[in-house]
Amino acid sequence: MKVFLVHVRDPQFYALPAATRSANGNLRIMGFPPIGIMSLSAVLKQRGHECTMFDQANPETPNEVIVESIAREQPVLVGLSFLSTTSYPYAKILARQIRAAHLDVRIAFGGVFATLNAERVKQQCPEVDYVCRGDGEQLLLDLLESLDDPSGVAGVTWARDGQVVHNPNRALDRNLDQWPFPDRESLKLDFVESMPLDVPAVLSWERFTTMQTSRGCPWPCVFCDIPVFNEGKWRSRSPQHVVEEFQMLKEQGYGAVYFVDDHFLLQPKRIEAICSGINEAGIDIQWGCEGRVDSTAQHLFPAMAKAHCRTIMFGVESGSQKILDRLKKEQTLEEVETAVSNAKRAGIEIVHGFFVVGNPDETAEDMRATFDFAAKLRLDTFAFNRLCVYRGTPLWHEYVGRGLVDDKDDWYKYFKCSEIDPTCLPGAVINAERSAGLKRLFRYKLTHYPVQTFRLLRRFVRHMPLRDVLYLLVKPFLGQQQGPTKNEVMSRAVEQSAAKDAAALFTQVADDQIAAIPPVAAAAPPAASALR
Ligand code: B12
Repeated sequence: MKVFLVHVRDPQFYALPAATRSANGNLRIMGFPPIGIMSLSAVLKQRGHECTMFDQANPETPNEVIVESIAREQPVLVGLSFLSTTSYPYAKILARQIRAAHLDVRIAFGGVFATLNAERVKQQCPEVDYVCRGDGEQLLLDLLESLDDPSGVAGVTWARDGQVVHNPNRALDRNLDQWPFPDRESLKLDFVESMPLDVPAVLSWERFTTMQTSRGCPWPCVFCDIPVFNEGKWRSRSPQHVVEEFQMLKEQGYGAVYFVDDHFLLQPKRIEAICSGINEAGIDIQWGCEGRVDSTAQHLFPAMAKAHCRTIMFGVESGSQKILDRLKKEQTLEEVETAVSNAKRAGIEIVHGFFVVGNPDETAEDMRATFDFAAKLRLDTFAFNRLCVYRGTPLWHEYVGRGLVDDKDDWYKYFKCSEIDPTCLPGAVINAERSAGLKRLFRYKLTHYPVQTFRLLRRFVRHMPLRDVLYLLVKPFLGQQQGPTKNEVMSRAVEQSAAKDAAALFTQVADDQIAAIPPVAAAAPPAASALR
């Protein structure tokens, strides 16, 4: 059977100018590859199906081109894959464009957001035939055998005679080794290794990709819905299976890999086996991962560094123990200090800290403590995101209980907590404290860790125009920016926060209004003023 798979994205990703195409002619994208559809494509091809992938980050395949390709090639199913609440509006827009042009093609949604809101998505999107929940590998194979009557396909939400039918959940599959390695080569795009969205600095021009070696994280952080998506379980691939994939990536010319595992730093024995497998196979691909600061695998940081682990990203979140407890992080400030210094002492080149600001019950003193704590930690890079709430997280349930959100009307919206929770600081105070905090932090890093700071800047300057590196540095001192800068793509990438804010605001457009917004305009989130 012929299947199309599309990775739907909110326009936070930037295709670098064609002038910088890779040697293999592929366009370069500054972002993460769509490992979800790549995983499914490999499974489909292994079972003899045909699969064509599209990524909305590719400026050469806008929605119109995808719709035309469907007309030309007549796939039996078009699967739209999207991660989050912020990309759901774009999935709806594309599904409606496809349906408007092709009455008969079957359309399926899949991914975290669709999984956690399946019945409501199906109700709101009659043009979508199937909402697929959870892991897609076996589900998609089963669905292709039962497109006319999916009543027996576990994990599918569909409709019969206008009634939404929510089939039973699919048993969580623990044997992840059974699936082939993601199909990374047939999507003619190369991805650039850069820091997560908020610090769009290029780390290298090596051929870059992501890999998922485990799924899930059982900790109860209030802002996260991963435990719900994975039924509170943590599942992993065997070290042999992971090392075999590294070998294949080596042969395919990849030089850098980032693990999209929710928590890689679990099961020390597994990490040890992966590292020794990489070394024994003589693989020198640089890789990065993320995990918790209370990991019991910290004694393996030196072995990870020896196996070319260059980046570890920790969910630090706050420099106030009160706020860590409010977020149910179940970690202490001491554990943060220990983990960061263990990673640096082990020779991990880039240790990154994810922080959230604008938290419930957070005072200006708590925010100051967060920036001063971050300054003293031997972190190389850091991101301070505004805490947001979306359905599926414990915080959402709390907010429904406090009457701050209406589960029935707001289920597809993405809120900054400071916009709806009176216990948070007002947005303007948060921005002012963040800007002042970043100034103090930069000053402290430059005066107390000059060598570490110089090393990081040297890495950025090796890969980006000096003007962009300088812009990354001065941006916190420039306060809130309005509209894109005049510089090249790279700098425009720096305007992430504006794009992010617009994407989040876009989730609050009522569904019937989205339809009214012409596709092209819908592709680029409208300015905030247009939404009020
Ligand atoms: C890597 C990652 C990112 C990367 C981007 C990755 C990318 N490919 O674009 C970056 C750093 C850019 C990112 C950004 C953001 N992210 Co993020 N991200 C993740 C993370 C950690 C892993 C995603 C991944 O690669 N999974 C691995 C692949 C193999 O799995 P998958 O894509 O889910 O696909 C599988 C199934 O879902 C299913 N499936 C998927 N699609 C389809 C389609 C069909 C037809 C079928 C049958 C099956 C199917 O089958 C696949 C194989 O089993 C997830 C956490 C998680 N574990 O999901 C958070 C996560 C998805 N992100 C999240 C959020 C909130 C964001 C941001 C909004 C953060 C922000 N404020 O900016 C942005 C928005 C990005 C966007 N485009 O929507 C939330 C989403 C929650 C929600 N309900 O909205 C998550 C769940 C994290 C969390 N803690 O809650 N993210």
